[in-house]
Amino acid sequence: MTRKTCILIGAPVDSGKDRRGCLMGPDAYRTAGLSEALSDLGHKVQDMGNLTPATHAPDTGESKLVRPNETVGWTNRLIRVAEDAMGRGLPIFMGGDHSLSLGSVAGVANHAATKDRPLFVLWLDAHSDYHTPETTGSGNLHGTPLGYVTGRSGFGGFPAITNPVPQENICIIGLRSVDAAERQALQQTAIRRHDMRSIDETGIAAPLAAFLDHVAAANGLLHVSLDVDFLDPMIAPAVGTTVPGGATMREAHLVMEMICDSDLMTSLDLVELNPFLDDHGRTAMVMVDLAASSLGRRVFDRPT
Ligand code: EXY
Ligand code: MN
Ligand code: MN
Ligand code: MN
Repeated sequence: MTRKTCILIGAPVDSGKDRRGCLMGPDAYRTAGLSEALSDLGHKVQDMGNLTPATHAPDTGESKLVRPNETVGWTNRLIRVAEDAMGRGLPIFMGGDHSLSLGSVAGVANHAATKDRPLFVLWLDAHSDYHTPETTGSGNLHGTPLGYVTGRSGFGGFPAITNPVPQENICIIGLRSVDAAERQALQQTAIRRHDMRSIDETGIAAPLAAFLDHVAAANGLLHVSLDVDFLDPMIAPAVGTTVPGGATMREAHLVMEMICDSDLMTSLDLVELNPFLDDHGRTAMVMVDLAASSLGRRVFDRPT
């Protein structure tokens, strides 16, 4: 694992859904010791503090979408911040809900294009987040980031996607709650999709190893987007969209340690933590442990 300059970016985005609380996420990660965990591993850590959204029109409540204008404001801000941070180190976006990834991934994709390198995205999530504002039933934009960054239509009012992430460069692991409209759309794509049933049958290492090999062969950048609800709610209860039957701590640890071994990760989202739903910071500590595992924390080094 090469030493990194980890850039902690507080993105207290709460506009991607109705339930409030993710705005407390960044400070929960700080309280859970994310910075210290990374510096203990030898990395340089810069904390940019908490962002605010770019100027946006107030939300009137008339749209079928929940707080779209605020999410547009966040997306504009996060695209710029991600482009800048990628040029300085390894950005870690401390969410905030998954609508922050409309901006983080789009900005990382713009940076990748300037380096003429392909961007790959590993989406660790119970959900595919592949809706558009036209297909969503809930109106919650945290269910749309992969729809947006792959260039699906229907995102009027949002910044135009100048560097869409190619479908074949995306791998989703942990699926167990996909809406009908998403399923119909996803089945027409080259997005790699691994639901919990396939993980139970084949294990989590094989599909992940194949995807990481693909990234390495293409000399790609790798953005990892870790949603709290990828994990089983028994170990990570502090999220508003829990789905039973999630990844165990051991499966999640294996994923993050394999990512570390690959040394391919160039940016990371930690999303959907709602400290208001947590129990003595338990979920925040789990997410910090997993982030540290992707950046070098382990019991013993693997024989090379
Ligand atoms: N697919 C459902 C919806 O669109 O409302 C649930 C989305 C949950 C999204 C969370 C961030 O992963
Ligand atoms: Mn998600
Ligand atoms: Mn989710
Ligand atoms: Mn208590």
